[in-house]
Amino acid sequence: ERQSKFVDLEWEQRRRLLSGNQQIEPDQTSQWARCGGEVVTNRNRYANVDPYCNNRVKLKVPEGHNDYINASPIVLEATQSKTVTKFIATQGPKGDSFSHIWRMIWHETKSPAVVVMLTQTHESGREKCHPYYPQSPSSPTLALNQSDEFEDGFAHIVTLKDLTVHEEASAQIRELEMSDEDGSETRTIWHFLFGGWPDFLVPEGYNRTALLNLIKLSREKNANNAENPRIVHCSAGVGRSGTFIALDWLLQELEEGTLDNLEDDEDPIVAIVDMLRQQRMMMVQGEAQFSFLYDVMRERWRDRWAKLHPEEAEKLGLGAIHEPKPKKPRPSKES
Ligand code: PTR
Ligand code: PTR
Repeated sequence: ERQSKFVDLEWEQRRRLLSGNQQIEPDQTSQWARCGGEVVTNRNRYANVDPYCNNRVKLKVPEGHNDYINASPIVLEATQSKTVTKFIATQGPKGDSFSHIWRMIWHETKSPAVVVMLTQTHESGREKCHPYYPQSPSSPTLALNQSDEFEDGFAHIVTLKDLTVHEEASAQIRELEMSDEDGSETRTIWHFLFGGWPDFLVPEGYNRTALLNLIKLSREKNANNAENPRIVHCSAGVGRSGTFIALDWLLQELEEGTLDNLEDDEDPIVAIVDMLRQQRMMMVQGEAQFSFLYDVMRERWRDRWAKLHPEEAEKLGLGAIHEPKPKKPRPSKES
């Protein structure tokens, strides 16, 4: 009885809590001071989105140089297993400073590293992200020696080894190799370009399932380094990136059984959005993305419940909710 209520009502009730919780805003004036300002404005893609001053990735650059990059370390702990998951949420690199993301990847991750890109380079005729990675096998090499603005000879080379389309994840997957100039150290970087998520909206239908597949895949590719941060970015690095990271955490909580016995006043979605916004502003944007988290999690929860209680589920007519079958796979277009 209780369980069936939970299935039928509880997520709905939780969802209704939404209206009271859309305004979660970290206190940006005191504890979480913003980091914008004259020095860094030209490195920001959007004037209103920057990392908190006390929680930003600092570029490793020689003394006297500006270490700013619009990127925030995100650290999350699973409630039960205490497993730590790390991300770096960042904006879509800009054309005049795109080498900075490579510098960050080199210094902040181990091989194999994972980069998840949730925006197209251009949407509605506007640049959302500079094409900062080798795009096609016809020009597979990217040399990061343009300007050496930091005067430390960082002239690494990024090479496209393989480009595949993963239809179930609606993504282009690039296997990249990054090496320092003399080739003495070589790293693997898995770059996922997700095709199904326009700015401010949510992935629908086939792309929704694809996103869950992408999350899983990005975890698997990072499996050797539980503490290796996955780099996640969209255009501003808050809406879609926040939603991706929230889902990754929620799905792990679900798998660990943490969501099976929630108290009535516990709302894991509000909790994760709050945790994220303490680490980077505006994470998960707008009601659509917020509701999306409830929709996906309610569905996943029901599915899990039905699998754990097949007979009761049968009685309630609650077969596992099956993932929508792709009618026609829609891998991302070359951007
Ligand atoms: N100035 C824009 C705004 O506030 O709407 C900044 C912005 C742009 C914020 C894109 C979020 C955006 O979405 P995402 O983080 O998913 O790229
Ligand atoms: N600033 C956006 C643009 O330039 O297109 C418009 C926009 C901003 C749309 C925010 C939605 C937004 O979501 P929220 O209601 O969460 O701020």
